[in-house]
Amino acid sequence: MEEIRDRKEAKEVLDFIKNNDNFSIFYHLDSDGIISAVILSEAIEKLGKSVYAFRVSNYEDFEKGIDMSYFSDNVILCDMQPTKDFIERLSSRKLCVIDHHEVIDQGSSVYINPKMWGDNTYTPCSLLMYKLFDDIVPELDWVAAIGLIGDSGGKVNGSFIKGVAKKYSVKLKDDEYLSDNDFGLASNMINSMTLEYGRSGAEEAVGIIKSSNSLKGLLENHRLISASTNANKELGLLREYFENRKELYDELVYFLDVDPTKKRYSSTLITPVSLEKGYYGKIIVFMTKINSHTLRVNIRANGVNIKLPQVLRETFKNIRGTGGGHDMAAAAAIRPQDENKFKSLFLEEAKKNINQNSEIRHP
Ligand SMILES: [Mn+2]
Repeated sequence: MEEIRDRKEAKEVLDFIKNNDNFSIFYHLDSDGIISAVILSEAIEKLGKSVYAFRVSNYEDFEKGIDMSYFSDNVILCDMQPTKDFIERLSSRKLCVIDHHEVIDQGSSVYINPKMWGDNTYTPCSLLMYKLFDDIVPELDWVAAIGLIGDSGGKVNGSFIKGVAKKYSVKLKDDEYLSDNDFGLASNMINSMTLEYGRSGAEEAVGIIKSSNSLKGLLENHRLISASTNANKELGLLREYFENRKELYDELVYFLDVDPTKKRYSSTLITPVSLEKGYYGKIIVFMTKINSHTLRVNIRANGVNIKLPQVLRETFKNIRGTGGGHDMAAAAAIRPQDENKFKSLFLEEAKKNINQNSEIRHP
């Protein structure tokens, strides 16, 4: 099969770097985004160019609007779909987007996303980034493995993980997502930096990974160790809270209202919970009030034959809100007063969507 590097979109990304300089790298604030920014910046530096600024982002950040005066003219966005507003805000600058979410209209920006050419294999941005630059930074394969597992990509990309694990003598276990190992541990430690220290923690993590020469060195970093110790304590408490307060609707969807002060932990906890025995095959929905006009909704549907972005699109025909993501992992924002309406509409649309999908598979 054709390598990603040989595609015209990949060549356009490389040209974007070769023809410009002083890049501002915007990246998603999870370990996949952080790792993507690390691989990209190392490649940029190897090509003799410079990174002007790093900027960790999330969609709430896009909604608020970013003061662009701190950033250079050449912007690269990793592991996020740019919003229309973001593209407009960047109109006087050059934008390159490297992403793996749903394909959307990118305007005139340089854009690469495997889904553009119909490759719907789940390819976290870390792996996409590594495949773009593996001739320039081949030594970063172990770094890519961390971000890939962080985005639950170990199941689909098992051969990549197994190859890297063998090369560095990392012991793998037989869990489905290949996350119960030192790569997964490193990914959790990186996410802990964001959990404990927010935006600046993510930025610090980029620096720590860039200066680590090995997986062992990264795992022994004191800053990462103390962040993950604290985070694990909080996650344990929230896990207990979920067990006590979850609400099951129609044997299909577990809803949980999360305390706003725990919102950072809830988006971390939801993925491992959804992979646990009792919850795999169900839909998990965490709802957190962010402010007086926004309720954030995190959704996981591991082991469910569903397309969450479609479910959300249908739901938002009848209620105000925005959302999207992957088939089995999505997020949305609604108005706090619509919480109950959302629950019942989402439940109905989810049931319809599962039925539609099973009809496609078994005509
Ligand atoms: Mn990602």
